[in-house]
Amino acid sequence: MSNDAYDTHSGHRRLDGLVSWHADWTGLRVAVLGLGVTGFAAADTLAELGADVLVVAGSAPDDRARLLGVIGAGLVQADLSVVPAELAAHRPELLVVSPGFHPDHPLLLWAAASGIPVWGDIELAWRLRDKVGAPAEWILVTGTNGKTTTVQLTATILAAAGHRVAPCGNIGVPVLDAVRDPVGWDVLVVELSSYQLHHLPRTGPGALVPWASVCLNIADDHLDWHGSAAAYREAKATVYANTKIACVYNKDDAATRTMVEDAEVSEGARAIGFGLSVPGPSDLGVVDGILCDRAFLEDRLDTAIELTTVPELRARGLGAAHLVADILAASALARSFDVDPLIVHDVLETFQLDEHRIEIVADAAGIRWIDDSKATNPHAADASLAAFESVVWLVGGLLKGVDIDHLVKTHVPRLRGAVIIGADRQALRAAFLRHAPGLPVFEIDAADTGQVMPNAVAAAAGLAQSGDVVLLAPAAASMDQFSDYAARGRLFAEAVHDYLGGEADGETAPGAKA
Ligand code: UMA
Repeated sequence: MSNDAYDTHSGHRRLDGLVSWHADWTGLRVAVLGLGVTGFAAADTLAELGADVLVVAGSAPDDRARLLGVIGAGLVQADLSVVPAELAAHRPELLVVSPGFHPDHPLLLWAAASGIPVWGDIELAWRLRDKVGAPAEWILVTGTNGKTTTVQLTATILAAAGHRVAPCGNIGVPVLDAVRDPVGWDVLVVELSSYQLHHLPRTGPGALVPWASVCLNIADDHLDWHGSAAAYREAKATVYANTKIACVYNKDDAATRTMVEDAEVSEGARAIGFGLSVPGPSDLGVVDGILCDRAFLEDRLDTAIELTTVPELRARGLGAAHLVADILAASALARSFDVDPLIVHDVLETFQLDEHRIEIVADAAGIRWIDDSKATNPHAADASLAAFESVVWLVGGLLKGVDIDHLVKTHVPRLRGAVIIGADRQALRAAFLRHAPGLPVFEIDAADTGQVMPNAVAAAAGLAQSGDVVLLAPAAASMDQFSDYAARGRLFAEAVHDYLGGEADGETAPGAKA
């Protein structure tokens, strides 16, 4: 089937030439799928460039819908399981898709069958990166876990070194907003989700050419979206394509090294490893508790540069193994930009993790209550559990098609008990029965969402003993019962404070040990 309104050859030729803010975008018929933060940024940008924009969304917040009228873009809000007549009548020459749309979404299948090119917001932003002055260099960060921490730390180090830097992307700020900044940037540190990477071409006019790139780690996640673990991994591997200076990979996660080996990169790009063991030349690693750089110095065969130490990080609550790995990765990215190692050290003396990442919410009667709501998959929960010795574990939510059995089996020895929340309780219940039949396990009724956290906290309090940690590390997404992981963490903290009353020492002191 083909869209007879769409002349594939001349249409593609026009799109191939649209690689600059200053190109002629006027009158280009574009359909934007979605009206979340991405869809709005795409519509706003394209309308500013003079394109003929129609936004198509299953749901549309009132404020954004109103603003579309102001900027001169159309909106169709409809059931998207069939192609809306207004969309077909618009005869789009290009479709710009928000990351949340599943690759098998009926509208994407329709676009493919009709020969309509589909771009993600990241490709559009790359093509428009020359709005003001010399385009910023892009540093790309992906991985199953640790992306946001690594992006924030990299950006903080670069800013401390005097660069104008914008952290953006999946972190919550559309890259299109960053490229439209009126003054411009030296560097964008871009967090990319597997959804965004899925839509990025590796070659051709829309392919990114980043300064440096990293895939921090890879474990099964989002399998329901990608359809298979192989497709998820393939999407992640796109991060390294065309990298100019440094392809940073995790020596403790062989799959990331394979991605670099298989990548088509720019001439002269170096592979830089990071890991928790002694670094080889061209790596960053740890020697006798000292984090060192053996990559970005002249004499890397015989010397290394000290960045900081594990005891210093531990004193600041940054000593857990997965955080040390993220810190090494961020240091590698910043050092690829020639930042002085003393600046890396100084930033680490004040850098704070975001909320809901191994955050201590209370410490009372020898029991620490810790919110790691950001642990939205088994890989993240694994790192979190490994940082503690005796744990009452709050677990569960939407498992996203990922197997939970191995995680439960691995951590049984450190568990005092478990409290299961969320929609996908059956798989967890079965895993606990299989691997820890004697372990006390409570289930919280998913039907009663308002009471989930108060009930879970009361159950956990009944299990915990002095010296234990009560750890919210759900290994699952939150949207079955909460608006997002932040709301889940906030409600956990509130329930803990309500339960403990005056007993708790609310605190921000460091918690996890490496
Ligand atoms: N919509 C539909 N039908 C669909 C899917 C979406 O109609 O099947 C429409 C609705 O209008 C909805 C809108 O699309 O309001 C939402 O679009 P979206 O889901 O793509 O979300 P955005 O608000 O555009 O936010 C996206 C990222 N969201 C997702 O990938 C799901 C944000 O990452 C990101 O911060 C933002 O772009 C800016 O780049 C969030 C996320 O959860 C934090 N990411 C996942 C993760 O980190 O695990 C990948």
